[in-house]
Amino acid sequence: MQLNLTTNSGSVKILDLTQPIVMGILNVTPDSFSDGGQYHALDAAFKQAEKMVADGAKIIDIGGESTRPGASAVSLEEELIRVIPIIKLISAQLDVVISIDTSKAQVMRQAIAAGAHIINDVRALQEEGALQAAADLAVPVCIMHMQGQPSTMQNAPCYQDVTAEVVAFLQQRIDACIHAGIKREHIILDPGFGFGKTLEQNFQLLADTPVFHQFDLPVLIGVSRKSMIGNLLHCDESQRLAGGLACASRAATDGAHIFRVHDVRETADVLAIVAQLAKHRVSKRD
Ligand code: 7PM
Repeated sequence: MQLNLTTNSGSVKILDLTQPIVMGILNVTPDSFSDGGQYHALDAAFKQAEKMVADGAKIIDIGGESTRPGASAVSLEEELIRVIPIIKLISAQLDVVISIDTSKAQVMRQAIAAGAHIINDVRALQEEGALQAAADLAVPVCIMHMQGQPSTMQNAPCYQDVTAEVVAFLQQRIDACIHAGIKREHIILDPGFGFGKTLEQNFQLLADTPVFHQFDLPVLIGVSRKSMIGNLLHCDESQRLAGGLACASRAATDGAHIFRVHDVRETADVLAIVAQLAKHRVSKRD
């Protein structure tokens, strides 16, 4: 499996997904890099991106809107001020694929113009103008499942069959994407760990990773430092690395393609071991 990416200079770059890869998380919300003024924030974010690339990240996911449960909405202007300068800087200085974590059509358009290659939308292109923007931009899109809205999604999530319902949602969004003119080979699927799911539902989805291969599309997994790990292991965010690596190991063994994580080096190591073991298996995945 591979993704064809168009760079903003018009050339085509191929992202090889025959082995699982790391997407490093770069949050540019005020709580992440704000102290010390705007230049300092940009410089600190760039240094973190540089380190993630050195540690093995093939994609940097840049997000300016916190989707934390209960987080307040961010205006279009604020989101653009947060993400555009760092996208321009990384695009000019680093040889890495950039994804923009946003739900807003205008942020998608300006981020791709600034040098981003992929759209990552936790709202699966359901906001006004987002499907059209993604179709016009003709870049790969990650569509994620979420039950409810970030502000309330963790209040009593409810499913008859979580995996079946996530699969049905993704099927419906794939149809909407294709109807809007997005190429099927540009779609990446994400079960949306922690987005309106209980601990049991999150682990059910993770155990069901192979089910998501029915679409024959790349699968992205985002469990890094999430509460599903903390609630199982009774630990805070700083203590969730081993749990996250265990999840990544299982999902990679089950054929997931892209791992959205904070801890790039450690995850890249786990993925390298899983890839090596896959070479020695009798029945190989493609
Ligand atoms: C608070 C709660 C802060 C949750 C940040 C988060 C995903 C994503 C996020 C994911 C895709 C986090 C999340 N999670 N995009 N954006 N998949 N595609 O832990 O799982 O980073 S935000």
